[in-house]
Amino acid sequence: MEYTEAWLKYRRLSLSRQQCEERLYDSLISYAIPFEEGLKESPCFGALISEFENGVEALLGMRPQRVTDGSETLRFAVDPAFGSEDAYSIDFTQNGKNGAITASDVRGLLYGVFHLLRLVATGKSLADFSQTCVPSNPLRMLNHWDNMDGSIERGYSGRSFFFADDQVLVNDRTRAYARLVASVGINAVVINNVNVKNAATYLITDRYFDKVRALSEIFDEYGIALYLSLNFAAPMELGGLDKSDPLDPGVIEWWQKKMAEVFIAVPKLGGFLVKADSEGRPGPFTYGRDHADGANMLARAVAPYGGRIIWRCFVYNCRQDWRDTKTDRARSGYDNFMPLDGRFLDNVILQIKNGPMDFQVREPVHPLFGGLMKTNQMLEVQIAQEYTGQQKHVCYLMPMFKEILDFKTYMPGHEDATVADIISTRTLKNANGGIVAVANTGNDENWTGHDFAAANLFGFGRLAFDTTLDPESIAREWAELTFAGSTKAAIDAIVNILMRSWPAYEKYTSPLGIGWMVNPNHHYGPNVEGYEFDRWGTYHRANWRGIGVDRTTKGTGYTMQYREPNASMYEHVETCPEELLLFFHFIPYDYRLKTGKTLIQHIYDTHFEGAQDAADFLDTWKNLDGQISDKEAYERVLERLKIQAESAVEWRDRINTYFYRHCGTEDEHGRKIYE
Ligand code: GCV
Repeated sequence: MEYTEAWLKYRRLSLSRQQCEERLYDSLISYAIPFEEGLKESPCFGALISEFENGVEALLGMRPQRVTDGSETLRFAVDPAFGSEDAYSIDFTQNGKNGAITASDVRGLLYGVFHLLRLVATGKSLADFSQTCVPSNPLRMLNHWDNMDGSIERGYSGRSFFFADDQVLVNDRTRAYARLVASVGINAVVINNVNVKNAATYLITDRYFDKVRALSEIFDEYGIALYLSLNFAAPMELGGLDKSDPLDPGVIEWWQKKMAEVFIAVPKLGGFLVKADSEGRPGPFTYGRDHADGANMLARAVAPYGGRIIWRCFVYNCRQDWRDTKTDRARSGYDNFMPLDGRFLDNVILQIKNGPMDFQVREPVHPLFGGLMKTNQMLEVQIAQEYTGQQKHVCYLMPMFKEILDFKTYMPGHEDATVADIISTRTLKNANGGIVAVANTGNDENWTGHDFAAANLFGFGRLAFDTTLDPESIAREWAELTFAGSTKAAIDAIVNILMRSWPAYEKYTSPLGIGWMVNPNHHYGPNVEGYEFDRWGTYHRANWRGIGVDRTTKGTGYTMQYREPNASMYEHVETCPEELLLFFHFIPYDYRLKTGKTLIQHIYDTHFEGAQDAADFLDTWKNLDGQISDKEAYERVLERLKIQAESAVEWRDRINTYFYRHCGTEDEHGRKIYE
């Protein structure tokens, strides 16, 4: 299947000689790599050269020449003393003419080249440019939930390009993918679904070693470590043992032998991701063991090979009874993992979803951030838009991620520590950490179904590399690269739509942090009571008086999982941030919000506004006909914005009618609410 180069199109710039000179683009014409002999061994060396030469040639129409006689105008320098892994600097201030990219390793140089090409592709001048970039996070990872039959769990952009018919695919697209994600700084990728079943259990056997190794080598050329999701019950399913007890000597020995075999066959492997005792997956609970027992047993087995075990904290009781108002799914991650703080080995990282429920459009930050003080942690976000419009709706998520990263946890002794500080390992000076997104790609031509969803893939990489970046600048950079050659007005409009898209989606879907009003199973479209009487612990408790879950000390007690002053802030209605009000409190419909509006009027207003926003996005796009350089992309986006506008109306009417029927209050503005 064909695929686009997304933001790596490098469309030829139309510049005069003078403009090229003024912007110092002439300095890209020749380059040198001192001590090249020693660097050639680096797996990224080939990519460094080809990305630089091909990129410059595509953008400027001249192929850079590599020289060794000292006449170079650009110099790539590896300086082991330069700084932390993957850091680089781009400097054009030396003599007003020449430039240098410096890094402590070749992968850093490659990141520098991608950065340089972004600057040129977006028309920035290199004159006097100087910047040093140090990655915020050691691990910048993508998790693909691809199954080996080629389907993708929560995939909205076609089939898998890693697997089909129980085979591992290694082809042109593998490299194209590696380029794409490496260009924004991704350095680790899990290719298979965390729900490891059927053929995927066999990825750690010689049935697949050759292909997995080939894939890992392509990734390695772009500085990406391959990881696999693991089946905790593999000793039984593959090894014929009668148990998977992590403390059983036979099981321990089985894993040790297995890991020796795997890392010999696939030496570039980074390690494994494990979903255990969650939503029916096997784990240590079966044997009366805990998550530390399970994770550490695997960690010991991979340690000799430098491997890591990434262990997910998405553990909760998925057999709840809606009548029970004390059991709270939101509490479960903290309840399960907080008592284990300090017990995990250095090569274990806990992977924690951004919120305590499951990637809703609005959730509070997971209380394990700021709770755990002796454990490696990674933040897990989802760019696959499972609950945010499934890549039919535009929903640019970087503003949400930025809020999460900037959340102050008030960890004792580190009162200013934000989530970004903790996962970066800056706060605890711990061994491992980072950020991971559930990926939104598939084999659709444009990779992400909705062309605008690629802004989430691009944006996630950029934000993971530098958590201080501003979401709007990222959106602009992405739009300028992807839609190069479009009018300035078109780029501005795309940025405007992206920046308004998450608030719009939030407005026309479930109100004030309550979440979940979606159709069960597939999670697309409104269904206010779809999850209300189910077993998943996902209730909104709306009745004739009001709506919301009491998670205060009088209710489930969840608020007390936060450090002070966050705990008190959430505990009290007056101080609880209103965008999360219904997550924490049961609120009567006539309660007055800070705006002076009643809750019910707020619900009506936001739903009318959100649907109007979606209609505006469509109108804006229609007015851009002829202004977007890529005509096919224009048509694809147009089709999706129509779907979104219609769906937003459905959301608006269902939600408004549901609440109108419950409380009987008229809309103050007399707009149409169906009976
Ligand atoms: C991969 C949610 C999703 C599941 C997903 C699970 C998880 O429940 O709906 O599809 O499973 O999260 O994160 O493990």
